[in-house]
Amino acid sequence: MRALILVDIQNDFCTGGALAVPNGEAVVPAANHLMSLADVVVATQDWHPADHGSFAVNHPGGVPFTMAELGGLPQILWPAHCVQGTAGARFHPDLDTQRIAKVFPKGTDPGIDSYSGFFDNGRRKATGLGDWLQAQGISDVLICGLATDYCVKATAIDAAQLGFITTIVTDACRGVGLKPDDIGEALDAMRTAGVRTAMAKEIV
Ligand code: VGL
Ligand code: ZN
Repeated sequence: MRALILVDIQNDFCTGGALAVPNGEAVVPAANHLMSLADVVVATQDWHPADHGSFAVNHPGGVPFTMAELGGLPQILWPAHCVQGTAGARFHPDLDTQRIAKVFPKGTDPGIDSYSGFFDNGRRKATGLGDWLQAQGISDVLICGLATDYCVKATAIDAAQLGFITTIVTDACRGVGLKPDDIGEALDAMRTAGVRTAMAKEIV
């Protein structure tokens, strides 16, 4: 049994959003297509309270895209994004949400960030995604969405570590790319962790 995990395909990560990933919306048609190749479709949703500690605005003198600390971990400060209940936190309007069996919110605790769809960044709490997939009899996961160098990377590495046969569909992902090498390095880190990479056309 194969699941497709849609990672954070939300307005704030698309053009015009608060934390826009270059061409983020380009993943939507590919994501919709991949749904037809999976037995089960799930989605993660970055879902922060307004006082979330990953937001630069919540740190005195905090500057977006610089380093700080949160929950005892190094933390990149982000522009406020994906605030619970806002339009920016909604899935992209062209995403075929009818096929999504379950949504896993993450980043809800103001005191810690959560890039992975499975665990927070300190691995303190699970979202329930791993157990849920196991309960459905899922052996294989396909992963697509946003952003390659943060939430896709963390979700894929955790999926592989949990024992799922994990493939990221590279052309159905887009990255932030704060540094030019970040996206390539993220792909290398995923491959090193046992994640397979494929193009959408190679998935059958
Ligand atoms: C993400 C930065 C902050 C992501 C979420 O979805 O990759 N990146 N929050
Ligand atoms: Zn976030």
